Amino acid sequence: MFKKNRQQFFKLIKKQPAIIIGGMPIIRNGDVHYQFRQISNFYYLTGFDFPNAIAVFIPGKNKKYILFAEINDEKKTLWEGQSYNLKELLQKYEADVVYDIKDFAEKISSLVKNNKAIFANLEINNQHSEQFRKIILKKKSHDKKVKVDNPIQIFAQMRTYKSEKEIELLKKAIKITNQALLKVIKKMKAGMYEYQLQGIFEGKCSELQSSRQGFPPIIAAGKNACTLHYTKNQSQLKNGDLILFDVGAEFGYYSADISRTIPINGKFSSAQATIYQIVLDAQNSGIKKAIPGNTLGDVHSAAIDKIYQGLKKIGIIQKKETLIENKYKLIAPFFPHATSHWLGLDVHDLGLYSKDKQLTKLTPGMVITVEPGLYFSNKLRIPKKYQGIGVRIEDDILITKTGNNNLSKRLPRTIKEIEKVLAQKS
Ligand SMILES: [Mn+2]
Repeated sequence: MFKKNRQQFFKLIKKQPAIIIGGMPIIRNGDVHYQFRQISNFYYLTGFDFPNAIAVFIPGKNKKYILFAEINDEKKTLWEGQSYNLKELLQKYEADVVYDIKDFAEKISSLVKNNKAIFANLEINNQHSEQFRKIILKKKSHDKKVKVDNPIQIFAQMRTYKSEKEIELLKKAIKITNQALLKVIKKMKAGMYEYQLQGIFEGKCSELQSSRQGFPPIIAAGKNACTLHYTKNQSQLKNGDLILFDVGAEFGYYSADISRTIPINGKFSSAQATIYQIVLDAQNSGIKKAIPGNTLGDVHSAAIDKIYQGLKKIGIIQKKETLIENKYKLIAPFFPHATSHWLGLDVHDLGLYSKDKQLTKLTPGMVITVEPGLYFSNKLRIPKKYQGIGVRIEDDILITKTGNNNLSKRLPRTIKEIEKVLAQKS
């Protein structure tokens, strides 16, 4: 998969060499580092899962993929584990040449000499991008025409389309998330804390061989659900409230992203059911539009339309509008985010939302989320019975030749299904 990605990358960079800098260890506190996760674009081209590396791509007749990495330092291996010698690196990562990262500054000038333009992902801002900036500045003083382009559009174009192998990894991440979330739903009860559910969720994900989360789990009981990216997870679950889960296990670097909103005591109140059904209708309507030839804009419009209709029906919106833009303005205080994003290596995956002012047409092999929501914070001037209710329902949708495949459909989604699962719990 990485080899294929490199082949395509070589085509897209044409004659410009590309310097792709990997991630560095980041200090958490004292001498403790955060768990390392490679920069997604770097991983996409190399599969290389260690910090302190740079990949250089020299196009042309004698095209070369050069990997600069830390080479077997026995002291480091003793303290931090695995590292490779030169031969192992060459074999395992299929580079044409491997150099010690310490020699990067010395080697790079001659590697990219006589090039008027190069690609480099300098936006990642670590010690290597800093160092490279200095090298380029120096080079500029000799040869004023050297230009550094950001390769982000090339990565976006490539990562919008998923290969079969990538889809396999996503499916696995989604399956793990489904199973772990189902376990949480069956275990939860009033009086527990959100972080306890987080523990159950993450524990089950690990047990199912997901070694890390794609993003910090959002487990938001009651009015916490009205905070879109709530990750404190410190509140106690109250009987009668809803709880919103927005979670995604990572598997082989690919992340799921699934949201469910569940009544803590097993039964939706009538106000909760009303709001839930509006969001569910919006989601179903959006999923129907997630088919080849349509755009994410079509998916979003379908969801907006249903939310508008629903809010109008229950009197939260009174004004009649026909244009979708105007409908969106009316519902935006309650539904302030997009309906969809790409899904892949990053939970909000890098992808091409538009090109030359044309929205990207959905094509088989793309994976998106469809996740409308409604959030009624206590500050909004709406009937009291709706205040504090936050609902989001999110599924992961693979675009196929004939339409789409909801990869997370195994998790209960309708009011009836959810209440049934909750009624079965021990
Ligand atoms: Mn999402």
